[in-house]
Amino acid sequence: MSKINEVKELVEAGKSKKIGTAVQVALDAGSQPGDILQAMVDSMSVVGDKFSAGEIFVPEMLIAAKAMSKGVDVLRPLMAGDNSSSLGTCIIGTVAGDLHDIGKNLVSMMIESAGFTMVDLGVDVSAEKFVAAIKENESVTLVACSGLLTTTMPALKEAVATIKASGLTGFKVIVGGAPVTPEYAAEIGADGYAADAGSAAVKAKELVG
Ligand code: B1M
Repeated sequence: MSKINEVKELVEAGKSKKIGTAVQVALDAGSQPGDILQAMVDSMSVVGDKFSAGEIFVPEMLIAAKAMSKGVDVLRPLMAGDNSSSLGTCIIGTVAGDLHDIGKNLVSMMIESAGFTMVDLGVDVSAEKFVAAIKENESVTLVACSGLLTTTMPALKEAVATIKASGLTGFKVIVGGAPVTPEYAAEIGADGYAADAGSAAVKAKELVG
């Protein structure tokens, strides 16, 4: 089995203790960090499909997520770009009622590598908490809201509406997450949308630059 496939299988099986070493072995064998990351993202899709099919349940999804996070920890220093230029501060969080953070963490990592200073509010972030963070931090140029559940899309809408109604200025709002479409992002008044972590970084630069 190729080293990268081993990483894939360990994520699917939720083997947190073994994943760090497996990622390092894949790197040492010449795999690119981006390819290893994509393999882990693919694993999470498999996990999601198994959940949909009733083959696994929430605990299994959770341990797979933990394994992926451990794998990402090994890749993080290698994915960070040249952030010597400062594009300001980006406030990021997963919206209220939503506990998914892997995608948000990847988006955060990529936006940081594009030259932003990140303030990560974590998961289950209320609209008011986003606004408070914009007030508390200096040079906020971007607010990034992630939502992974169809049931939390209204929370995404509320976050954007509350941020826009706050009267605070000087920043753009970008939204994304699996159920979010460019049409929905436009409909709720977001300034930008991105489908994945890489394009979120590109869009972030475009919005602020
Ligand atoms: Co849940 N979950 N989950 N889950 N989970 C999904 C999302 C689901 C699709 C699984 C399925 O049914 N196939 C489904 C949602 C269905 C829907 O709404 N349409 C689902 C469900 C139903 C649930 C629960 C309701 C299950 C239950 O309790 N019965 C529950 C909800 C809890 C809550 O949030 N309130 C729940 C819980 C969980 C766990 C806690 C167990 C765990 C999350 C752990 C964690 O994140 N720390 C979990 C997991 C792991 C998943 C799956 C399997 C994997 C998610 C993931 O990390 N993907 C997921 C199935 C799937 O995604 N196929 C699933 C990998 C990640 C890299 O991709 O997060 O999509 P993603 O992020 C991408 C893009 O979306 C985008 O870029 C990222 C990187 O490229 N992106 C942005 C994300 N945010 C962005 C922001 C941007 C721009 C782009 O700009 C700001």
